[in-house]
Amino acid sequence: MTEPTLQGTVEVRSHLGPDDERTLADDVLDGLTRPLKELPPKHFYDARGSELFDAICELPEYYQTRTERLILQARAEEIVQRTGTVELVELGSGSATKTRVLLDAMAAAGTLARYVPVDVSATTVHAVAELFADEYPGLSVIGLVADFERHLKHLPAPAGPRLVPFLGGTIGNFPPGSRRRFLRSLRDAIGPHGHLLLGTDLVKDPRVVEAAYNDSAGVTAQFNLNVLHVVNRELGANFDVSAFEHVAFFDREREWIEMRLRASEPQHVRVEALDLEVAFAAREEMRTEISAKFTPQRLRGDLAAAGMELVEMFTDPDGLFAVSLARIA
Ligand code: SAH
Ligand code: AVI
Repeated sequence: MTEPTLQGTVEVRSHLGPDDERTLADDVLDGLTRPLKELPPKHFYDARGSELFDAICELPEYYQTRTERLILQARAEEIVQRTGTVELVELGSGSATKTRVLLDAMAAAGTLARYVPVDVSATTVHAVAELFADEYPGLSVIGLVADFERHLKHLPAPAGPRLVPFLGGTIGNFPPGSRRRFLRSLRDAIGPHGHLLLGTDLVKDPRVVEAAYNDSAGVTAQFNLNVLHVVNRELGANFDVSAFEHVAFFDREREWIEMRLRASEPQHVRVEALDLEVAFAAREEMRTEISAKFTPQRLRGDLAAAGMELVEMFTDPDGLFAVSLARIA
């Protein structure tokens, strides 16, 4: 439904249907029957998972969000000026708290026309679409409840020079080969006159990175365990969530964080919707996320492999995080 707001419009389109319940089922079937069990991170983000992620962003140990916001505050005006952006198509927008910095810069430059948040989390897309349509009079908002790996063909045609923010370091959740494949798949969405704005966490002292994923308040542990609640609810599984522990460590060779869930004792889990029984040995670990950390070389290499070129990489004075502007080569 399209509702007018002071000459603007807000509309939310969902591309997640019954087939997408199948993707969770397929991912769980694949993941739990592998020799090294694994679940993909996109299933963290039901309404509670999205709330827990927002709580993570406020943690003292989780430097990423506040650092990325500082970089955007310092550079948004320059980014908007250099790109002539009139619309944002934001991938994995979540609650889009940092996006305001870009929208404000576009409003100040007089170029703000449209905002398109794209996220699998229906609750966050609806909330952000309503909020921003209210806050920015005249803005046209088209929210897409969609999987950015499968549904980018449903994006509206560009309204003018487009910026595609992909913030929060979410690109780091792809393993290296899939990361390049995914970046390649963004070329049509970015278009010949558009730019990608990519947030990446940077390689640094492993103790700082490990602390960010092992916070003292235990919020990241709850976020990690939430995926078991999702599988229980959506697929009628009977994971005993209290029998799993959160594990997060920095793999120094691959330079990524790995999050896992460790079974504290031997156990059997039944997944009703799949008619599947899975055994966990004592201390067996299941991988739930990787979060790759970047160097400028890694970033350039990935962009080049995707047929893109780095325009500029903006970082904070401590070199913790980077926000990079890139375009089709
Ligand atoms: N951009 C926000 C949120 C990052 S959290 C920030 O920087 O703080 C990652 C977001 O990506 C979540 O909102 C999650 O729901 C979304 N997400 C993860 N996998 C996705 C997928 N395959 N398609 C669409 N959204 C996805
Ligand atoms: C969204 N993503 C980039 C976050 C990260 O840091 O990898 C998710 C997260 N996992 C644990 N804490 C935060």
